Amino acid sequence: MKKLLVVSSILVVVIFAFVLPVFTQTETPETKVFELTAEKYKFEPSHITVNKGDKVVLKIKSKDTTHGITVSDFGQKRALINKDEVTTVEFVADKAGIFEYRCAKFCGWGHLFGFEKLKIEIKEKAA
Ligand SMILES: [Cu+2]
Repeated sequence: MKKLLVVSSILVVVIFAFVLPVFTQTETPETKVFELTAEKYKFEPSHITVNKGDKVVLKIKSKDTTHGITVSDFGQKRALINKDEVTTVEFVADKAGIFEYRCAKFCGWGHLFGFEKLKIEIKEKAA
């Protein structure tokens, strides 16, 4: 009887310590904040990575002139990025993939031909 009690106690401890966390581990979505700068003709950093489900907050400042961004894949309208002001764009990364955005406001000839795209990489959560 005593043996049974010891074994079942160990079993309970094992279940609470190792089995339950696996089932309750839902990798809660995080809010990821990025501070970016826009300038002729790029965003810096030009590649950011988040997990699917995360809330993404982009705080973008322009170093030179007015730029813009339209995060259209996530239902965002064009946001203008004025010099020395912080423009905040928020969205939920509800699908995985690599999404690329260029400047959405004419800012010089490089705007048309040479603007380095901002890559937003959204990773599927680890299974
Ligand atoms: Cu531009």
